[in-house]
Amino acid sequence: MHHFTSIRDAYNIPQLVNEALLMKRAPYSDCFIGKNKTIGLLFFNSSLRTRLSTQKAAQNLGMNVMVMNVGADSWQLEMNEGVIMNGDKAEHVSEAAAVIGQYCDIVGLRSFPSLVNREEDYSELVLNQFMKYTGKPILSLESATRHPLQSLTDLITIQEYKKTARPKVVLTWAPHVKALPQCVPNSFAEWMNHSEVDFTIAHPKGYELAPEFSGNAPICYDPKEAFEGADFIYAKNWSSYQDYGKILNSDPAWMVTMEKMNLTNQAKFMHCLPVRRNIVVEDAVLNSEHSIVIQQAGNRVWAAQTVLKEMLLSLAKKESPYLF
Ligand code: AN0
Ligand code: CP
Repeated sequence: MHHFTSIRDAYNIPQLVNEALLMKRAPYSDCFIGKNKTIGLLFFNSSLRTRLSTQKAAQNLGMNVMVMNVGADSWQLEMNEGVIMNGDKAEHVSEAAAVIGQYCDIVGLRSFPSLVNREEDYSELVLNQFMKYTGKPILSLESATRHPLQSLTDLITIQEYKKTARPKVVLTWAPHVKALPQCVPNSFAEWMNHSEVDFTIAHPKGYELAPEFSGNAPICYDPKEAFEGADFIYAKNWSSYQDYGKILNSDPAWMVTMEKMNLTNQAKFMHCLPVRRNIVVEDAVLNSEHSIVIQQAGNRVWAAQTVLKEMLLSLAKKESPYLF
């Protein structure tokens, strides 16, 4: 695995999940694999879980870790080519990323979409510019369209908690006060469509995801119907893809409630976090036995550690091919 920016970089998904579960049982068994290797974690946006779990994962593998809030701690970066840089951006990504590549062996990057220009967001401009100019493997910490470390975590968690071979997994849209990216649902759909699950997406009209992500998953437009018989309820808000970046609906009927959870097959409740209580999901659900959101967030470490191990092995193969 050279880069990890989407499901396409995971050539054997069940194997990756199994490796992560083994890693969870023996977290320090590869504690020298990253010795003398440095990962730089660059954040254009806020983070709690991704920031801490990726640091911990890298440290468990013996890596050195550097973390920077881009823009806030460093200079503001210009991403477009050929611009006359007379605005507020003091540095171009071509120098900044190349310099970061001098210091790091792997570069992790979080950069949310603008939610203004769909074409630019879905072209993954920032991610691609960093890939082009660092010259180093890139680990996505959530880009404009995807959050693959989250989805791998989600699959690991479903594998851990499932009670049947092919559980019914429902991704349900839920209301929110802010316009949020489509990254988490895009990735979740992409990974579920490649997994042994019976997958349904529920959302109000106008919230259809880009077809490349929703694939052939059935869509349900009723806030209750999809809950019937579900084994996993995965809630997430996202803004509209069609009417790009807009909030089209705030109907509280889409909030996850105990009443709706009672329609399920004693489903587990999942959310990537951060979550707004009593907007996305009511207290009673988060405080109940249904909720596995804390265990899910705990698994972020094993997802990141498994991916980093694969990336380090691939680096080592390049550096010393005679050893392999
Ligand atoms: C972000 C999002 O929806 O993509 C990050 C989630 C992991 N959430 C918020 O900004 C609240
Ligand atoms: N789930 C997730 O990525 O959380 P953070 O935004 O806090 O990193």
